[in-house]
Amino acid sequence: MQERNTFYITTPIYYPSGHMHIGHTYTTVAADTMARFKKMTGHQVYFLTGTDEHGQKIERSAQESGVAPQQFVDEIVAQTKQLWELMNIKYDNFIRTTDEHHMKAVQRIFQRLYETGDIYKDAYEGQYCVPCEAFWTASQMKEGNLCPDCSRPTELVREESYFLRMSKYQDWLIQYIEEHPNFIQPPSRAKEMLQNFLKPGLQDLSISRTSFSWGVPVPFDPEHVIYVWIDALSNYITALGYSSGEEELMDTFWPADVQLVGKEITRFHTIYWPIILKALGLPLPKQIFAHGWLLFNDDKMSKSKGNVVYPGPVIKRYGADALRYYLMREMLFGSDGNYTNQAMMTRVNSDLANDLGNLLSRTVAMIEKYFDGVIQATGTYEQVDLDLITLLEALPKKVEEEMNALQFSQALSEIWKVIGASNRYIDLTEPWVLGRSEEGKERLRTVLYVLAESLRYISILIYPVMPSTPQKMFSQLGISDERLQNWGSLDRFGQTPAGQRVSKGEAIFPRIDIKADLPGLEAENAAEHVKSNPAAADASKVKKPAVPLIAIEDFQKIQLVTAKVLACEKVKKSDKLLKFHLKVGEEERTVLSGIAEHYEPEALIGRSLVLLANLPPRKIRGIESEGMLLSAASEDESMLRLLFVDEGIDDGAGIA
Ligand code: ME8
Repeated sequence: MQERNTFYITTPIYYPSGHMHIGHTYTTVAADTMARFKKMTGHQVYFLTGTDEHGQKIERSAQESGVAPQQFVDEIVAQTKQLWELMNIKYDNFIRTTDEHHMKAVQRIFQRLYETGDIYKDAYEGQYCVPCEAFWTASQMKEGNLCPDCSRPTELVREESYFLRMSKYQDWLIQYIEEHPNFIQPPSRAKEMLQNFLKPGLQDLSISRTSFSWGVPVPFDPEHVIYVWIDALSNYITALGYSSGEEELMDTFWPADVQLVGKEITRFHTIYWPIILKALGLPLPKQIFAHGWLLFNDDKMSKSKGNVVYPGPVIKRYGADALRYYLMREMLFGSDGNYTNQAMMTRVNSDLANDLGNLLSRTVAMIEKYFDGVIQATGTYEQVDLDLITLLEALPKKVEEEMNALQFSQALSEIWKVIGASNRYIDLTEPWVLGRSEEGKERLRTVLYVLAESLRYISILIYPVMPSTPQKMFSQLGISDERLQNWGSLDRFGQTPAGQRVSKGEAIFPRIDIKADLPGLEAENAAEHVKSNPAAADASKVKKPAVPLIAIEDFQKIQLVTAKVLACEKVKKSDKLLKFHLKVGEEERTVLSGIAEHYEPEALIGRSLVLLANLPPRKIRGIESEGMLLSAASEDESMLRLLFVDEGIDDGAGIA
């Protein structure tokens, strides 16, 4: 059978109840990476993402913000689209469940399932969690009728409802999952679905509500709105024009090849969704891939918990490619992993600034130094060359296999092994020694050619994950011919033509000063959090990102002392820094502090301040700073105030 050449990939449609955070970014980057990879390898790709805009949670968030639900979601959708643009996400369609064509199609789907008898009307009573939009049974809830997912109180809801006849499809679905081991990935989740939900028996599912109105009305019973999961799940086919009369996209792209979801919505996508499709007489997606969570201090990040990291500040400082790389590299797709900005910065420094960045800059610099920037024709290859060439020629296939299994981290790991081998190749061939003699220079032509061609391979292979970096690399390597920039040109080593001129550019990933950058980045994230929650227009209502509790022993590690200002002056060529000369008991210290915009230096002489005294000394602008002066910042960081100690306490006194 000929392999189908189309590729349809989807992300969940996200709730626009607050701005998208790094968790949503994770799924969307994975989908974009996959879409780019498939396009690059010759597939006709359709990549769908969007927003899930109906339901009580959004209705309430809008009420809290004092705006109409439509206006509320419009604003967040606009921000979301901007964010995806910043992240270099190239979707083919962004569906909103408030799109008229979607709402009409959902009504047609509902009508049809009612006519086939798959939907019926009954009454329902149960404990309902509004933020999670889920009903829970007594045995599922925590003590005190608390939601088992978010631990908030559930509400008793009794209402008439339409139901989807799930029980009818139970045996069919069990058999389908058992016969299609690739359908639910990773396989552990298939087991979980079978054991926890399907084998114990499916309950019919309540799929309409009368308790709120922000949703798609049931076409023949407008008191009821269609409950979010039918409305939401249908997006994957309404986006292709299902039931609209114009079904070209549907014919081309359905069934989807891969539907990406976070693991918490596996049940909806592997039980409800297949049953809806089966009832409609449509084939099932080939694969639902339920990936793991990005955790924050081992807890799931979520908008409603407020413990989230936002991508904006990271992109602004280090670019989308650095963040995309980190997200795809750090965690195995399918497993959970902690996200910290510090770990991200560390990896960017080691993998991107050092391994990749240095390989490029060293290679280009050497071609400039030894051959006036012109790539030379090769001589005979030696074993050391052939070893690297063999690795390079085997690489595209390995990457393709890992990518097709959505193992992004493994694919990158394969690429980085070859980057490592290329750096080692420099150590082994010692170009700086070769450059000293005429004979050595002959050999050096080949060495530098191999390195340039290796970098061309690497540039092409990293493209799906880091779409902006290859062009920067090609431009330094002087590769302007598009035929040398595509997947097809990886079929054979040695296609870079001799005579091509390289030109050194800026570092593609400048080294991050982690210590200096981290506090600023965290502060920007906190500010983003306040901005990102329109539902909590009153900033005081916003929960600050959770800070872990510490033991008293941790606090005792911190040496806080009083320090008297002997002298204070502005640091030359800096708007922000003041240089303090401090007396701390027997000792005198120099400390820099970024508060020049908030104080006149003379006014501080003689005052007593709070010094964090046991930080390692750090050089700032060539001056060694021995500690940190404490200050308080206003909510928006626009004002800083030093902490002064009242009179009567000597300098060098301990603070606890
Ligand atoms: O569930 N780690 O929307 P949602 C990894 N509207 N991925 C995360 C994440 C984290 N900490 N947080 C969010 C909904 N995600 C429904 C979906 S689909 C028909 C309806 C990602 O805004 C992950 O993909 O709560 C997760 O499944 C999704 O965002 C949940 O987004």
